[in-house]
Amino acid sequence: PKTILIGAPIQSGAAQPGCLMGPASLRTAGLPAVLAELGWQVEDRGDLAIGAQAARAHANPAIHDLAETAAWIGALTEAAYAAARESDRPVFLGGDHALAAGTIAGVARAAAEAGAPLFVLWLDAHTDLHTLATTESGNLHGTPVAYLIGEEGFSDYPPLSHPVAPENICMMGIRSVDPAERARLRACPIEVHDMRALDETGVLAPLRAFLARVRAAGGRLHVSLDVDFLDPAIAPAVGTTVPGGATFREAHLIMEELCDAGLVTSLDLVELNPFLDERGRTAKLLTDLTASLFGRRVLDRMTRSFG
Ligand code: DIR
Ligand code: MN
Ligand code: MN
Ligand code: MN
Repeated sequence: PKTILIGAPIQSGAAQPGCLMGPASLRTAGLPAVLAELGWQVEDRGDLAIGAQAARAHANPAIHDLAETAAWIGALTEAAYAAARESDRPVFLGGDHALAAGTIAGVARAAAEAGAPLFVLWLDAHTDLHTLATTESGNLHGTPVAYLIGEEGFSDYPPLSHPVAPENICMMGIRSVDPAERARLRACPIEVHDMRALDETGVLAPLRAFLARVRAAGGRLHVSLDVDFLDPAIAPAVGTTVPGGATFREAHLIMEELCDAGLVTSLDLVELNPFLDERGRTAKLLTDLTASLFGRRVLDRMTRSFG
């Protein structure tokens, strides 16, 4: 199988700088080599770039870096569309989570052309369900899901050719939701498992139920992994840490189960801010989680080290 890596050093959607270094940090942690060792053909297309953008104002004065973020979304949509057509499972190295507005728009277009519905597994402390009108922080990494399901008020983003059906989105790890996002969630059928629900059921039962839905529909599955899905104790390198996140084993179990299901067709690794890290540990954790998704087996490794 083949994967295409695309770096997206976007940080205009976040409050603090540093996500710019995310793609380089993931490469330094060895992600391309790890995937190659697992038997994947790896084509690293390097980092995308956008040109200088003239500043654009918005009626919501909190919003910052609108033109730059919109340009990233447009560039990523085209790059993700091409990568989805040209590989089995492209990986998008972020970069803040605004990038998902582009990567998912692009893979949704490719899925639609292949006649398959697109499903999304959203692993995040946040729902990222703000519109440009409701964001209070003005940080546009809080908006991709609302854009992708076709909410109103995104005329400043590129037109969306293939919205994602909200019932095809499953969120896990949620533990920070703003009032406007809460209201939007009540009105739309996104499947949400907040941390309390995961405490009660564990990660496996809801994940297997969702994967069964994807399989039954003949769907493609995009996974969007925000670093703040993970507990800050194991993944400190993100600007928006929220206590009470997924543990090391919960996160690996999700990736191992996704690997076994064989349904994942694209992946975002987002919000890594290496400037906040301790000796690259969060980049290494993301690399190991990706390895679990791409086929690394604990028992195989034991067999090798003891055999
Ligand atoms: C908050 C935090 N809902 C906002 N969102 C974050 O700024 O809109 N998303 N951190 O990743
Ligand atoms: Mn996010
Ligand atoms: Mn988040
Ligand atoms: Mn975020």
